[in-house]
Amino acid sequence: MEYVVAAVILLVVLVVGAVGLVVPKMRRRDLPPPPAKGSTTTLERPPTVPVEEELPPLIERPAEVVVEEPPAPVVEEPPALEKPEPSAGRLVRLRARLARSQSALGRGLLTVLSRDHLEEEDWEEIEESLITADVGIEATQVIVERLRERVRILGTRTVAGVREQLIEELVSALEPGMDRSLRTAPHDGRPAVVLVVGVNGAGKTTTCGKIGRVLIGDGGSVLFGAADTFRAAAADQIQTWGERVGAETVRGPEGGDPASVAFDAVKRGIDTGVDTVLIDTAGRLQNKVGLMDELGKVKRVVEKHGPVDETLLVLDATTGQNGLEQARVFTEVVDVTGVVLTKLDGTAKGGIVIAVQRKLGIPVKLVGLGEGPDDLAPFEPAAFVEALVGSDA
Ligand SMILES: Nc1nc2c(ncn2[C@@H]2O[C@H](COP(=O)(O)OP(=O)(O)O)[C@@H](O)[C@H]2O)c(=O)[nH]1
Ligand SMILES: [Mg+2]
Repeated sequence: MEYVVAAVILLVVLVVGAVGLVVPKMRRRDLPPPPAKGSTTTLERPPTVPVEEELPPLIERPAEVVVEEPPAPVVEEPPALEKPEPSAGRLVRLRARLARSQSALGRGLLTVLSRDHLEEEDWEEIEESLITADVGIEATQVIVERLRERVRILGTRTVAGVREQLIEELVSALEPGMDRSLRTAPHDGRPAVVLVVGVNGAGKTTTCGKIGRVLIGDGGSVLFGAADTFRAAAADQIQTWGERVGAETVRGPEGGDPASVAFDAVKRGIDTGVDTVLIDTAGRLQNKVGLMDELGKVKRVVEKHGPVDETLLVLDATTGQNGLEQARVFTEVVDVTGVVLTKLDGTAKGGIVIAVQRKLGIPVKLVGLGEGPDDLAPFEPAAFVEALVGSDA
């Protein structure tokens, strides 16, 4: 027994001794690496530094990812191209957007027209409604005069009858016979060239993008020329529109020559065989001479490739009669073949369409009815007037 106890004690002593020897060694083994500075810095960093570095990202990343991811797929994943809506029937689909004009013009007129017998002051009220809707004084006088005459001659007595005749007068004031087709089809082995002009903020770039979508939606191919070199953001803006539908954008350096960008865009369009080249321009209207020089040059330089097929003047409907004066300057500089009236949504001044056409003698070909990518419609006088006056009592 004593022998066994002695053996156990000896064993314990040995174990304790061994532990006493080994543990310090292990500790020492942990310590030595630092002295060998050159190699350990690299060896030791992986376990410690990454852990420290990884911690903050875990907290920061969500914020960065949330902010940066949404724009990225739009710009960097062109395979998921958007399919624009067909252009046909858009005006009818978007007519609710004219609600404000409708309530200003339509309801006012209906109140007057619902009176049994139209007195002198009723006619004045009709005139006022039209002028308030920006139809313009001249056009209003002509329209009301003709309407009074018809009502008198035809002996129209019902509200529906007078309303019908007013609609006919408004439609005829819009000269429904005018050619409103867009010349965007390629010809003579070249793409059609469309120049988009107008003052700053009128909606040129947006309209370029929307037209591109319409053409692509209808099966064509498009190239954008970012000839607004005044701000880099302008080129980014049109390029983003292009990337969404798979259209190439030709751009130049910020502050570069707009005419040379336009020239290069048409050249590229010819080389790649697209159907239509849409050229977005700058609208700095600081003075008429500067604008003449710049726009005139863009047009001349582009025409070295062949004639410009369509020059669209973009006008903001909310600027009303004032916008018309600026518009005239453009018509003097370039041969405007069509007007695009933007921002007709949210204005009570839908009658401006009549004033624009009458003053400029140029057909309104397209109307912008919102900021959405497909909120642009071919202009149809009859559908527009119906929407303006409101089809139901
Ligand atoms: N509500 C509305 N806004 C529009 C319409 N067309 C353009 N805009 C807006 O008008 C602003 C200026 O448009 P932009 O195309 O940059 O004008 P630009 O300076 O002539 O190129 C932008 O905020 C557009 O979203 C439209 O038809 N309706
Ligand atoms: Mg622009």
